[in-house]
Amino acid sequence: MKRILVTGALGQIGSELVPALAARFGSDAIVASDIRLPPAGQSGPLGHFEFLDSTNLRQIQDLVRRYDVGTIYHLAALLSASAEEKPHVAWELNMGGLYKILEVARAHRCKVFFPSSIGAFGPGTPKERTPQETLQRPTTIYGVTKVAGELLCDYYHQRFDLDTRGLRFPGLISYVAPPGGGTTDYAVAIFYDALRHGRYTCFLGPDTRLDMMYMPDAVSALIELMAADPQRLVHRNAFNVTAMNFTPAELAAEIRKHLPDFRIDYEIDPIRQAIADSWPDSLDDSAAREEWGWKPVYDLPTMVADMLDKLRAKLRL
Ligand code: AKB
Repeated sequence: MKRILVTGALGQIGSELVPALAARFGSDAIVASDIRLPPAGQSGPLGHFEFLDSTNLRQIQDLVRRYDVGTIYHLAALLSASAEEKPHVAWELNMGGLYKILEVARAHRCKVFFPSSIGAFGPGTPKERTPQETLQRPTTIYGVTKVAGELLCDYYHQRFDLDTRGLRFPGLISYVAPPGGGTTDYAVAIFYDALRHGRYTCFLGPDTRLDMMYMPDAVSALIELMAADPQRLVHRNAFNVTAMNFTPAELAAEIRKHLPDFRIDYEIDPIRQAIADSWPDSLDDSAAREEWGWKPVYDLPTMVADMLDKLRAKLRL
């Protein structure tokens, strides 16, 4: 069986995708790669681990050849807030990396997964139940790389018959690995501070509404999309997917049901607030539901209860 290469494997998504893929296909089938090294003593579900700078064509080529890779989950990228701080690096990594992955995939006939985002939309996009196909004029460099990435993946599919597939993820919430440099990171940090200190200072305003998803659903979406019957896929790059929708004030109210003394205050970061304000309030994910059966399991109450349980255990509280 051909192997599966995951780039950015030590990041927020990769940290949970790799064990899920290993559980499904066996550890030997997975090549986890990152530009960082795994934490000392890491073993088991990570399967093979390789250093990979995903802007380096030779390194990608070498791994794909050496491990006989048939599918690439290309997760290595800068998130929105970090990208805005370093636009040149974001372009180089998010676009340059994707282009090289696609080139190697073209030569070796690999399937490619590309993670797009709600960041692929902009202020001119309809804000409520944003359609699958609509205006995409993002005002962030992150968004520019996501739209261009979607188009490039579609181009490789149409021009070279490459099996490329992608998801427009909302904010992702997880307890395994912290996110880094995203605008939706508040929805993870709030849990750590609620459990450790009983209070949280949020960098987005109380009424900033965004779509979100719990990581177990995100991992299922990734695996299910890549397993979907290609005949049923009308769209490819990239599908709107969502699971829940809330503001910081609503998330705090849900946490308060478990921790009644929890308090939230707000110190707005104008850069991240502007990014969030340029994104949709909610997505219409009916194309994903119809074309490959997307159906999330977690909503706001079940996600909050599970996050608090899992984090209490992780932090030994
Ligand atoms: C970010 O906040 O940058 C990401 C995203 C929504 O793409 N979580």
